[in-house]
Amino acid sequence: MRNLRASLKARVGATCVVLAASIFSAGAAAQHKVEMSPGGYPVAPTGIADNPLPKGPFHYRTAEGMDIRVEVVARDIEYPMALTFLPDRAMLIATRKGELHLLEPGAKRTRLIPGGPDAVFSGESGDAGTSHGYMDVVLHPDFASNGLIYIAYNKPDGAGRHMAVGRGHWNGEGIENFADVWNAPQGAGGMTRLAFGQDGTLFLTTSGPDAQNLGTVGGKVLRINADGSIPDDNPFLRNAFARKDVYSYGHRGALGLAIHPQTGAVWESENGPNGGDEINLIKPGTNYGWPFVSLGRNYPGPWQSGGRPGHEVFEPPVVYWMPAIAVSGLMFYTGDALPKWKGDIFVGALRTGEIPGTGHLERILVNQNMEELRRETLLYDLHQRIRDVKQGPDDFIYLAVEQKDGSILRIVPAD
Ligand SMILES: [Ca+2]
Repeated sequence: MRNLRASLKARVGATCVVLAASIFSAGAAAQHKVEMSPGGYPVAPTGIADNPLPKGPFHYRTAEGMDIRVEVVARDIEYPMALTFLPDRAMLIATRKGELHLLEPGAKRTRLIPGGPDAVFSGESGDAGTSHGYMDVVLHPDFASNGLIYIAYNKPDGAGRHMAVGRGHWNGEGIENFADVWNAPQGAGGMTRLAFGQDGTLFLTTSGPDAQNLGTVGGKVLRINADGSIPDDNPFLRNAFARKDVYSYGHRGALGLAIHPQTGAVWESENGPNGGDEINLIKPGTNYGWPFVSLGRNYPGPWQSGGRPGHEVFEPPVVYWMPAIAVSGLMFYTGDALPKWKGDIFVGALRTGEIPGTGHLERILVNQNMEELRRETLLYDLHQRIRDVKQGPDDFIYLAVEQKDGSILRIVPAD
């Protein structure tokens, strides 16, 4: 017995040594020193980046038992950021170079549309601290009668640039009489999306610092009237320190904004750092917590909010990602062409887990209370940055692939 005990003790001891050694080596591995940029960001590997999009079409089986075909509708569009449809089913595409393209139904190539504002962009898309020329394009809800097209863009202002929103009249060939309705202070604004609410007011998102400061534009969802004036029921009209266009605050940077087609509610998709990407249901006057709380890690490794979820006094996200997928364009699918996906949330992804070349599309099935039930990763093998997602007038799903050799994809049912 004594010998058995001694032998057991020796074995347990040896196991502990092995365990300690493996824990030590895991600890050592976790302390990998990776190359850091001058701005303090880990330099990402590019081993699977820059994959040219194959000719297509691409066939997929999907989780809900619905087979789909993904077609390349148009190519040779440098960095498309946003797309929308005119009543005649032609597609308008805004690019980070500050160009507006038109794609006629059935056409294989786009043509440039004159009359949009001068815009500036900087850096390589996907790197930290870049800015984009045109960021969104939307139609006025009464476009059929007033022909108004809205563009969100970065406007050159002598010393630098700032975010601006303007509108012009569509004359069938181009835009006329473009004029701004909203301007950020110099240098401010970041990335933005636009969406008209069901009451005709215009929502816009901003990124940048000062998300908790009601007196600045950074990190907010803003709400203005179509002519740029302030709606008389905005939530902070009686706050002396607040900008009157603030609708909600505590956001890091929303690259997606959508009005729910049935409820009219405002939803946004928001980028965390590495992790902490969110989809939020936007309520007036509400604080969404950035930078105090985030479910993600900051780029060099530590938790953004000290590891504490801590949303007790802040509005929590409805959906979140850890690690980040760099959530972008946001859409609720309401069509009949892809029946298994009716009611689902779709969101574009630019990069998964901080690795370039891992953009894709995500589908989230929610119940009637908008609570998440299932989540599916789509088109991951194409390795493309999906910047915008829109339901077409034909009920198919259209995607803006934001690459230098950018393209428009269309998801249809498989034959
Ligand atoms: Ca949040």
